[in-house]
Amino acid sequence: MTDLEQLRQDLLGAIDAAAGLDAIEAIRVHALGKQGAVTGLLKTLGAMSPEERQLTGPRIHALREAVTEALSERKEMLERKAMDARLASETLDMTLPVDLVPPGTVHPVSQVMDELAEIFADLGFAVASGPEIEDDWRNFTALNIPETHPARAMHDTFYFPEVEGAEHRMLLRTHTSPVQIRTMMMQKPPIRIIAPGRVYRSDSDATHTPMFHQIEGLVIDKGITLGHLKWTLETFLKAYFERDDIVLRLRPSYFPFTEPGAEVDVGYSVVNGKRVIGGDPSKGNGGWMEVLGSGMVHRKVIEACGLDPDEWQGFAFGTGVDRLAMLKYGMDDLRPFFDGDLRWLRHYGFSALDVPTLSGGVGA
Ligand code: 2U9
Repeated sequence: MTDLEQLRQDLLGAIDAAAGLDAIEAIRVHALGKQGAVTGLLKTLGAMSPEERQLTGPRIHALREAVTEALSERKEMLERKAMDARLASETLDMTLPVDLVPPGTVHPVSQVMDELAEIFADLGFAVASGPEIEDDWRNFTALNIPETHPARAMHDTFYFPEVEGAEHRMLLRTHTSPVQIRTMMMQKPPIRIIAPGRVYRSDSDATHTPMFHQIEGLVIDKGITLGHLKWTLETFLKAYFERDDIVLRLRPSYFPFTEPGAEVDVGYSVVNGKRVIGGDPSKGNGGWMEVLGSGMVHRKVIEACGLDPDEWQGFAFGTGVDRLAMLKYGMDDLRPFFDGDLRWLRHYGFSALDVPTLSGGVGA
C-alpha cells in the first residue's frame, strides 16, 4: 500500500470514529490546516518533475477532496444527532403562564372599561367606537340639541376654528353619543351597543377634568320599554359592584335626547365611615347616590338617524367611567387619574394578567 493510500485510510477511519465536533475540528486541522498532512503533500508538488506531478497531483487532490467531504458529512451527522438529543430532552409547555412580572400596571380606567365590556358582552352588547373629533351635527343636532338649545352652551365645548364653506363645525366630542348616532345610521336594528371612550369639556376642578371617560349604552328594537332599561341597569350594577343587594331608584329628569329621561340613583350604606354602593339606603347613615343618566330614546333622535320611530324604540344610558372607578376602588380625587404618577399607578393599578371575567370576578 502506498503512503498516500495509508494516509487516506487513517484519516477516513479517524473521521468515521470521531465522536464529537471537537474531534472533527482536530482532524481537519491535522489534515488540512496550514501544517496539515494533506497540505504538506500539496506543497511537495512544486518540487516534482512534470511527469511525476501529472501522476501524483490528481491523487493528492482527490485525497483532499475525499477528506473534506468526509469531514463535512460526519459534522452534519453529529450536529443532527445533537439536535435530536436536544429535542428529545428539552420540552416547553406553551400553556404555562408567563413567569415574569409584567412591567407597569393597568390603569384603573382601562381595568373598569374591560370590566364593563365583559359585563355587557354577557348581556349581548357589542362595543362600538368612533372618532374623538366630531361634527356638531352628530354631537348635537342629531341628538335633538339644535343650535339655539341651552344644552349646547352647557356642554362647554372645545370647538375647532370655523372653516369657510364647511357644512358643519368640528369639535371635540362632549359625549360618546355621536358613536350611537353613527351606529344607528349604519346598522339595521336591532342594536345593542356600549360606547366607551374619551370625551372633552372645558371644565376643571377636583371632580372635573377637561378630558374624561364616558360609557353610554343604546338598545334599539321593537317594543322596548322602561322595564327593559331598569332590568338592564340593575343587572349591570349588580355585576359591576359584585353584590346582589343593589337597589335602584329612577328619578324623572330631562335630557334633550330622551323622552322620558331619568336619573338613576343607587342605594349606599356607610361602612367604616365610607360610603359603599349596596345595602339598605334607609338604614343607618345610608342614602341614595346618583350614578347614571338614562331614558327612552327620543323619537326625534330615531327619526334623525333615518329610522321610523313608530317601528323602532329604544333606551339609552350614560355615566362616567372615571367616577365608576372611584366608587368601586375608593379613590376620592379625580385629578391623579391623569397625572401619570408611578406611585399612584402602582397603588391603584391592576396586574396585566388579571383579566376581568364574570366567572373569576370582574374586579378580582
Ligand atoms: C343616543 C340616544 C340617547 C345617552 C344618555 C345620559 C342619559 C347621561 C351623562 C351621565 C354622566 C353623561 O358622564 S356623564 O356626564 N349621561 O345622563 N346619557 S341618556 O343617551 C343617548 C345617547 C345616544 C343616540
